[in-house]
Amino acid sequence: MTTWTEDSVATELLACEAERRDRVKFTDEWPELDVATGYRIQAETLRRRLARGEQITGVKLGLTSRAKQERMGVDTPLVAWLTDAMVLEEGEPVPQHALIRPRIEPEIVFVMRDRLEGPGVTAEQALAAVAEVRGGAEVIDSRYRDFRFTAGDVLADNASSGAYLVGGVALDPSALDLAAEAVEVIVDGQAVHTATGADVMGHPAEALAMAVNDLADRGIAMEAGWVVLTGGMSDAVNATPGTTVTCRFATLGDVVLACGRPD
Ligand code: 0L1
Ligand code: MG
Repeated sequence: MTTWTEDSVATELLACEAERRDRVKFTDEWPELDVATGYRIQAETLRRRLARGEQITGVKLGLTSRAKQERMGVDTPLVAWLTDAMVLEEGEPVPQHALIRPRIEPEIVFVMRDRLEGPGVTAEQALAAVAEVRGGAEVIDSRYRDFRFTAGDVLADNASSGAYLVGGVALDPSALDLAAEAVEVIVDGQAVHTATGADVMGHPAEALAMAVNDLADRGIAMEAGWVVLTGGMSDAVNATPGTTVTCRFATLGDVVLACGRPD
């Protein structure tokens, strides 16, 4: 059996990503890979992404809705990193050539106006630091076979990061009722999932405050200009090549992803 270390897990995860290779979860061989260890490995993979020239664009939350927690069998909300290498522009297809088994989920997205530092930040304070809210779609991908992992595994894997698209409608958060904001996930014209902002920890601002306070535990502030994906509102759908996935927000408009061609 391999003896894993934080360093070798970071190396293996980035190699799996680069080679589009999945693997069994590390906790099968290293059960001590807990949440704290997962965050340290995640920090190391971020350090390596930055060293190869990527830039942080923001933060993503994961498992902030019951739908996602139940589906993944993990009930710990997660915080992870977004970089410019993960950005999709409107009209750009899902990069099938770079991903293992992409899935798409709808997200409420905040763009920060002010720098914010925890601990003790409330949802109200967090929302007051937001410049704009948008609809979005995250393309998750996992380096673990069939998306099977524990909280420590998935934290190490940057919370299944893949790519993300931010929608074109930007509103001041006071312009809409974010808890009531509904979304439909539509695959080739067929509605598959529905959810509202309340599915994200009662209100997406609660998820934002959680991220700020969680980052503070590790001595990190939420920076002005960062994008925050507050977590999949519903379960994800497969990004099957040849299909089109639309996240249709009641107020925040459509976020459309063509799923590209098989490579
Ligand atoms: O693979 C996963 O579903 C874990 C990441 C969760 C992403 C999310 O809830 O937004
Ligand atoms: Mg997500």
